[in-house]
Amino acid sequence: MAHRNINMATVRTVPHMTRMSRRMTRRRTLTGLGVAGAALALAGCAQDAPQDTWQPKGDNAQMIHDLQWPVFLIAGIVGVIVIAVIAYVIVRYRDTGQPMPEQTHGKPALEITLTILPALILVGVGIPTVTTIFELAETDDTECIINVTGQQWWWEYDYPAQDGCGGISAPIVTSGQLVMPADTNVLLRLTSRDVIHSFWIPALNGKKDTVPGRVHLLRMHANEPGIYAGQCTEFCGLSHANMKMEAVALSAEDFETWKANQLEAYTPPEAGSLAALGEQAYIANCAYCHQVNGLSTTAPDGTVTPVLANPDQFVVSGAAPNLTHLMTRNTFAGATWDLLTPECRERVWNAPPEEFGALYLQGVTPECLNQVDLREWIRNAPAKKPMYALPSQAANSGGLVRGMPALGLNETQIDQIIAYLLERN
Ligand code: HEC
Ligand SMILES: [Cu+2]
Repeated sequence: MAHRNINMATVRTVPHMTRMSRRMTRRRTLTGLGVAGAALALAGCAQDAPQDTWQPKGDNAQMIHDLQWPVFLIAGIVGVIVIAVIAYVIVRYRDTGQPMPEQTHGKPALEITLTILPALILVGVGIPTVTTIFELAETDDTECIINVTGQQWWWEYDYPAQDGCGGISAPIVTSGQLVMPADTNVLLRLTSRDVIHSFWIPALNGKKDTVPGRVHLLRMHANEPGIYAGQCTEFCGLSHANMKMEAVALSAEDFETWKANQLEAYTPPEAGSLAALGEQAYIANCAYCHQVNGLSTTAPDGTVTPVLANPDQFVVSGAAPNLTHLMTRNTFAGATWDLLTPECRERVWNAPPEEFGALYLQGVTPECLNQVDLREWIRNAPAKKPMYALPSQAANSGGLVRGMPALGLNETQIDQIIAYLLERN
């Protein structure tokens, strides 16, 4: 008998022990998850995150912010209550072999309360949400219109001639950086040339899809001069992750200067200079895709012929960035690489709002040019920014290339072209 008793005790203890240690492991896992969640949440609050949706820098983003934090708060409280009740019920009423409880029909008072309460919360969240959606769709107060076209994989901005934006006398075309007046209601008219992209500068407004054949409207407003980073947020092909954008807000006065710079007439390079050789190399190798406004060739008999790009015949998406004033922007190739060296870039990005405009308007000086990335780009663009998932696709595009092709230039030609591009300011 004694022998049997010992055996029974062992049998009973073992499952009990395992249950305890299992519970401890579970608790440790839960704590781990909680800590990881809190760390993620805190990381999201970091002050230097330029695409943080919790740091609005303009009226429209502020409207969204004023809506999202109470909604998150309410949803968070409801979420915590629901999880706590579920956890309590799971533990309190777990199966311990107790008899089946008495079955009842239910509790009408509780059921009605739990129907009406969520309905009230939803109405409470719904009214300000719908109001904000309508406010963000307002266009009556527009002071400046800019057209935005998504391309594979960069953004084109064109400023139609208008009385808005302080008056624009002739169209301006640029890419990568959306330059706009600060403290002004800007209206973007968004479309896409190829596939669906999505325009998003978190500090200035929510995101908006850009769809071929459609024009979507998006309000932009920046309280202060500065650079605001964004990212294409609709998967649009291989280099989707390399399709960024930046909004650059300038004071009214600086924006006037910027417009005047953009509309400045073409200045040909000095005869015999490296840049003059670059102009020839540019005409031969680049000008059939890229437009430089005002560039022309002169025949021996004196006839002047404008050099006009025709990207439709060479590129799948039918477009290439306008390079007329390349060196007035700070980034290139979908705002993915800097035209400025890291030190010069830091100086512009970290400038206080009062000093930012003057620094930005300096553009890319020869000392500040990021030679490394620009050279790599001109040498072999697809090696820097993937254009084809498979090399065989290159042959199947009907003779058209996707993005910028590798042109097989030698270093002397690249030197000349860089010297030429440096004068495009
Ligand atoms: C077959 C057409 C084609 C030719 C030829 C071509 N490019 Fe490009 N280039 C493109 C396309 C398309 C892009 C946009 C690619 C992207 O950002 O993904 C581009 C982008 C660029 C950019 C970035 C501009 C910006 O604002 O983002 C520069 C600079 C550039 N090309 C320089 C050159 C130079 C210099 C040459 C001649 C040596 C040249 N390209 C020849 C099609 C071409
Ligand atoms: Cu895109």
